[in-house]
Amino acid sequence: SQPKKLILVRHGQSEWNEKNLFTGWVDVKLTEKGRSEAQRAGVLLKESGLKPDILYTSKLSRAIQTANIALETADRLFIDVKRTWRLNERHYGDLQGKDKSEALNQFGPELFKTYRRSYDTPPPPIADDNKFSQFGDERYKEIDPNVLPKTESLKLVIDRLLPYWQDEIARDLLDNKTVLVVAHGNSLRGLYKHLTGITAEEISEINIPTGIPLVFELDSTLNPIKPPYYLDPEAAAAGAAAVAAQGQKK
Ligand code: DG2
Repeated sequence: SQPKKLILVRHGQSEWNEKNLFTGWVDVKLTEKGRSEAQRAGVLLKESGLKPDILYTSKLSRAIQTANIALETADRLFIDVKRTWRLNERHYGDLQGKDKSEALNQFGPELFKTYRRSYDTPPPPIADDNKFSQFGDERYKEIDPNVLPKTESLKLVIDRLLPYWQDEIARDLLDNKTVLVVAHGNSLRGLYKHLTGITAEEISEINIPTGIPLVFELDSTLNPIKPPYYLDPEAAAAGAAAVAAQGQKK
């Protein structure tokens, strides 16, 4: 039978990606560059002949805006949509709103990388009265307040993502739907790790660029039949290197 198709897209550049700030669950919008990256994602989708049947996004504006622009460009605004906090970016704890270069200076390269890319060390938790806390945000009113994160490691992201993956996304793939997921650097790294089965060490070196579709072809047990590939590999390599170097330059 035909391979099942899953397309992952990280949102285009956000206002806080541009300003070099840790974002996590803070709801910032796309920049002009981010909108053009989203458009380019739509062009790449259209040219590839991949036709998403259903869209999944996080609850964050930057992912929703990216998906709308990409689907409009690809002439597929009509497809069904499901949005979930379980695809939200990793909650960045007390780092939310902080400058990445200043954090690198403050913590040093080792702890800075631990906070960004370790598998199971979360940053310090955010206080409820921090202005960048999501405590009391009505968009998350359906989440049990005890479940609403105040910081997350990549491992905790995978833990909250997997039930939704199994109940919703995997089912659509098994029904032979082509699935488009528009989410975030770290929530997509979580999905990437789960799908490929790579180690905690290996995922720490994987960085997802903004706005370039990443395609998985999966067998009937949802194992990849070949390595995932970007629709624009050259731009993806340059984009991933820039993400890895964040904080190191202004
Ligand atoms: C970025 C990822 O998330 O940052 O939260 O700052 O994908 O929503 O822009 P996104 C953030 P890094 O982990 O790459 O520093």
